[in-house]
Amino acid sequence: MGYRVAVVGATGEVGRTFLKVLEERNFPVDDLVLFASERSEGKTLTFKGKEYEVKALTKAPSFKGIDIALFSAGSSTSREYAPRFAQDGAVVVDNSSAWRMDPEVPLVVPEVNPEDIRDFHRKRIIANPNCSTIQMVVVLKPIYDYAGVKRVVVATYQSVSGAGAKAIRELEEQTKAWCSGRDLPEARHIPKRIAFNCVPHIDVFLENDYTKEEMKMLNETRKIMHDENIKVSATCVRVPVFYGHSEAVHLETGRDITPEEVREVLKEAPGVVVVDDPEKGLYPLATDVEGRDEVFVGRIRRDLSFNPGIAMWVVADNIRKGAATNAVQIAELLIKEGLV
Ligand code: 25A
Ligand code: L14
Repeated sequence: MGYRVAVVGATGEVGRTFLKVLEERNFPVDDLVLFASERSEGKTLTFKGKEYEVKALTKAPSFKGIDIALFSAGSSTSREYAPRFAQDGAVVVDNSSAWRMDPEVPLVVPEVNPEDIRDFHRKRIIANPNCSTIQMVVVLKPIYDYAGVKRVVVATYQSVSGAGAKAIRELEEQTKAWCSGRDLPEARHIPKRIAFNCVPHIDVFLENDYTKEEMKMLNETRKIMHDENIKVSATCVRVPVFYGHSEAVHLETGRDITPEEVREVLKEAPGVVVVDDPEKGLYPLATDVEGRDEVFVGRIRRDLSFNPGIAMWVVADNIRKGAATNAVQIAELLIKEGLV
């Protein structure tokens, strides 16, 4: 038996990837309904060789009959429409930041806290964490279970695809202008020029002078790991990369643990691939992980400032494991647990 699946924000970067991932994993789709804004009404997208027309979300009279709704159309759309899908009987897996910190909404990374999924009944919404948080906790959890983790200092190198399809085009256009000696078009979707630059500003600035993206890495990590004492200090930086987020992660562990032990623990961990052979010049790169569903880790070494501590380099495809793949894994878990 299959399910009636809706994709909201289907024409976006994450939306299109939802379709690819559902197809690749042979998700039991009986029927597919695609929604986006009115701008995209009437466009078609292909799933398993068949064309589906995109509907305007605002014009849908009801959402009855949908079993699972995968959302990636921004926070304001999720805030307004996720409860309506839920009321009409669907379970919503939401990719925006709108519901993540709601105590009635589970925030799930299947490799880390699959058991939390059971607690979705009150709102019938399950939140997909922030992309940078997902890839970090997939690597953190096995180390946490083995040796404890007290503190994390992380700097991210985030690709433009995190800011959506428009930001991808912005990097392309600025780069082309620079290469042909023209004046660069003004920055619109990333706060400053991104071509040949690094911009330490993702999402909005908050009162403590951290950005909201940086505070997500603290608050979401605590919720996913069920540990309000874990400390996380992040600097989130946009870099001129199209796909794939990279992170320099420095941990203070609960007890002494050698880099060799960390490699052994991570080699056994679900969803993790260790690429770590400095002598051969092997470490994960954003350009190598594009299109992959796992989280890649390398440069594993002792941290020289935390004692005991470990430093490492963590890379994943932000549109796949950071968004679409994680959400589809949540939907698979719902089925496996008999919750839909
Ligand atoms: O509001 P936020 O939370 O700040 O989010 C802002 C943006 O960040 C992206 C996403 O952009 C979002 O709009 N984003 C959010 N969370 C993300 C995450 N976890 C994330 N990116 C990565 N990881 P996006 O452009 O990728 O996706 C936008 C999708 O949302 C639809 N949408 C917007 N407002 C809507 C709505 N749907 C329903 N109701 C609304 N009110 C949006 O639909 C899109 O599907 P659209 O019709 O506006 O589509 C935009 C046009 O863009 C073109 N296009 C998109 N991707 C590609 C593309 N063309 C070519 N190649 C592509 N890869 C389409 O042609 C479409 O017409
Ligand atoms: O999911 O990179 O909270 O601009 C919103 C900002 C995803 C990344 C989220 C970005 C993020 C996005």
